[in-house]
Amino acid sequence: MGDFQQKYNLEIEEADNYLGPDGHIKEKVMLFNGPIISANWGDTVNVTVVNRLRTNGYHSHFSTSYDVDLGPFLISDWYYGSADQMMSRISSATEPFIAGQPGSPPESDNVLFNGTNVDPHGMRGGRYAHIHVTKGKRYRIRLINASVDNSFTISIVGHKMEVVHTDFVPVRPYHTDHLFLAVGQRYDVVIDAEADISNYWLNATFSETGLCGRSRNQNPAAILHYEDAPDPDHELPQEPGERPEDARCLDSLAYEPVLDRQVSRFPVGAPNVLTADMKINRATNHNVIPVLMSSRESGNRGGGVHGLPSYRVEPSKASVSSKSLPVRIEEQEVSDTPWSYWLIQNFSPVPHPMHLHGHDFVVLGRSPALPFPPATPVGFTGRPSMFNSTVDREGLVWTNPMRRDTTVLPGLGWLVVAFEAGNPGSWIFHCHIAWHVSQGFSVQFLEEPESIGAGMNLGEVAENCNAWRQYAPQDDALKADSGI
Ligand SMILES: [Cu+2]
Repeated sequence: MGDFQQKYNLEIEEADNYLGPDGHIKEKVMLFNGPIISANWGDTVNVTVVNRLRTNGYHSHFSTSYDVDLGPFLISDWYYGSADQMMSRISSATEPFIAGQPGSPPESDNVLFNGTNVDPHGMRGGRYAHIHVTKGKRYRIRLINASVDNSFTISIVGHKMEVVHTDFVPVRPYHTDHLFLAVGQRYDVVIDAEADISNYWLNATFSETGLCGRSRNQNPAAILHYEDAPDPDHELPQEPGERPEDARCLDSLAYEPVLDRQVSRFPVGAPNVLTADMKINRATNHNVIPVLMSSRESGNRGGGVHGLPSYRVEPSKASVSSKSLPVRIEEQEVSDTPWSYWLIQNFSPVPHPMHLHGHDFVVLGRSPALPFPPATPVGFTGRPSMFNSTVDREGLVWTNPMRRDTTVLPGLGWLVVAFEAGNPGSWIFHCHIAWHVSQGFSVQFLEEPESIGAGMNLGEVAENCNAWRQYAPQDDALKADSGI
C-alpha cells in the first residue's frame, strides 16, 4: 500500500510518415512519450501532459511468489488507417467494413506485443517481441489487452500460466494453459521457466466466431526466449502450438478472489436494468450508429416491471450529440445493503467488454456464449435471451463471486454485476471497445456527489472545463463523438 504523490511527465506529439513498429509507414500518428506509470493503491498519481499537437485530443486509462517481475506486457491491435478514417466507416450506414453490417469493425492490420511485431503482409520490417527468461526461474508478467477492438486467447507453447490477479484483484492461484483477454482486461500470471532451453511461441488466437476481433495477421505471436537458446531474431521457434480452446468471446469466471465477499441477495424482481443495443440512425444526416444504453427514466421506486427504478433506451439522447447521462446511485436503493446491482441486456450478437471505473464489481452471473457454429445465422435481428428473475436469480453466485473491473456482456444475452456503492465520484461504466464508447456506449454512476469535493480539487476541474468550452467551438470536428 502506498500513500505517495507520484509525479510523471507525458508529452504528446504528432508525427508525419511515422515508421511503425512492424515497418509499415503511417501518414500521421499521435505519439505519447514518457515513462511507464506505476503506483500502489492509495498513491496520488500526478501526470503533467505537455501537448505538442497541432490539434487537440487526449484520453487516459489506468491501467505469490516469483523470482523476477517482468512487468507489463501489452498486447494490442494495430491499424494502418487513422482513427478518424476508421471511425467514420464504423459509423457509416452505407459503407461499413463488412458489407450489410453497419457498425462492424475492420480487421486489425497487425497485433503488437509490447509495441512490436513483424509485418505480416510482406517482409518490410519489424521484429518479434521477446520475453527473456532463464531456465529454473519463476517469472511474473502482467498481460494487458490494450486493444481498441481485438480480444484473443493467449497461450505459450510448452508452458502453463498461474493466474494470480484478475485486473487488480488478487485471486487464488489458477493454473491454465490458455487465457482469454477481452479488451481492457489484465491478468498477472506467473510462468515457470522449466522447459528445455529453446525459443517458444507466445500465441494470440482469435475466436472462430469472428465476433470479438479479427486481424489480417492470422497468427499473431511473440517469442519466449530462454537464455543460451539460439538468437530468436535468426532462429524462430519450431513448434507452432495447438489451437487453444475457443472461449467464444467470454472471459472465464473460474477465479476465486483471495479476499472473500458475501453479496446480499437482491429480492425477486430484478436489479436495475441497462439495455445495450446497436441501431442505425437513419434520421440524421450523419449516418450515425449510436450504441445505446438506457438512462434512468424517473424515480420509479416501487413501480414498473421490476419493482425498482427503471431504465429505458432513449435513442435521441444516446446519439453522439448527447450530453452525458449520469445515473445517481441512491443509498440502499435495492435493499438494506451497500450493493448496487446492475443487469445489462444485450440486444446485439456482439459481445461487449464492460468496464467500470472507481470500483471492482462482482460478476454474479451471465447468460452462456452464443452457440458456434450458430444454429441460425447470427444477425442483428437474433432474439436475445432475457434475464428471467425467478429462474436465473437462482443460478447467480452470491458467495465470493469473481471480482474484477472488466468482464464480457455475452452477445444476445445478459450480465449481472454488483458493486459496493460508497466511493464518492462520477464513475463511468462503458464498453471497452473504443469505437463503441466513442459512439456513446456508456453511462455515469454518480455516487455521493456532495462528498466529491472533499477528495479532489473541483476548482481545477472547472478551470479545465471552462478552457475547453472556450476552445471547442473553434472546431466542430472535436465534437464528433461522445468525447470519452
Ligand atoms: Cu461494445
